[in-house]
Amino acid sequence: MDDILSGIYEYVQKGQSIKVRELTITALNAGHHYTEIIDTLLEAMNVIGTKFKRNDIYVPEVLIASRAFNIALDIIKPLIDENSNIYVGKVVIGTVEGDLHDIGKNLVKMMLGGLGYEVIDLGTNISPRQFADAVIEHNPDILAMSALLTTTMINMKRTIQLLTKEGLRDKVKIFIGGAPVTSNYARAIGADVYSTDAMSAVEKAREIKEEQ
Ligand code: B1M
Repeated sequence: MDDILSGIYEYVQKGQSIKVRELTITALNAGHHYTEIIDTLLEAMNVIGTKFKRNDIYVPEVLIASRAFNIALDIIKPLIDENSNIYVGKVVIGTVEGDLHDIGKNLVKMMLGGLGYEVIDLGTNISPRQFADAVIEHNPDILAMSALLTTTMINMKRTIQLLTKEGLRDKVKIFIGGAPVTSNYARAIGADVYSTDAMSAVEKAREIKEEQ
């Protein structure tokens, strides 16, 4: 890791968004590929996650680090979108009801955008009703749900139940993911695809597209 990437790594942890923004631009101008920057951001968030778990830091510190992370993602996003001027399909994505975590969801959104999907991001704290309404409104190929809390995973199941009840279930492929989610859980609730990370979500989306 050179000085620029080390700076991003340190300043994300300190939640210094302005510095993170500057250094992300500097890194790109210096020729770093955006994937190197994403890896650095993820490493910084891992440290934050570990410290949060140990109660070395608390919600406000985590929040400002997350903001810095998302600011860097915003700068990188146009580069990922560059190759996707022709949409290959449509995705509706959101974090489930009761859950405000959006970093992982934002990564999945960006990567799917890079693959050529038009991504409609509903945001966080999205109820089963809101997901179902979005499926009706946008008629997507993929409905992607993210959950980071064990207490909110159940809302993935509730969303699938609502889609089934309203005859919408078979109109979309349902992708789920997030740290507490497992492949067993995905099977149990009738989701189509479970992925551990944003990259594998993209690979699964690509496979599905190729099968069509
Ligand atoms: Co929260 N939080 N948090 N938090 N937070 C966790 C998740 C936790 C594991 C920390 C801990 O205790 N060890 C814990 C959950 C425990 C559990 O239920 N199992 C926790 C808790 C308890 C809480 C609060 C309840 C704390 C409190 O208030 N006392 C509270 C809940 C608020 C709410 O949502 N209602 C809370 C709040 C917050 C902040 C707001 C401060 C902040 C979120 C800010 C934001 O997102 N804008 C926050 C953060 C940042 C974290 C940690 C530290 C980091 C999460 C993160 O962004 N990781 C997290 C600890 C940890 O994960 N180690 C923690 C980086 C991100 C890239 O990874 O989101 O896992 P992740 O995404 C991955 C994969 O999961 C996957 O791809 C990504 C990688 O490529 N993925 C998908 C994600 N979604 C996918 C969807 C897919 C496919 C793959 O397909 C659709």
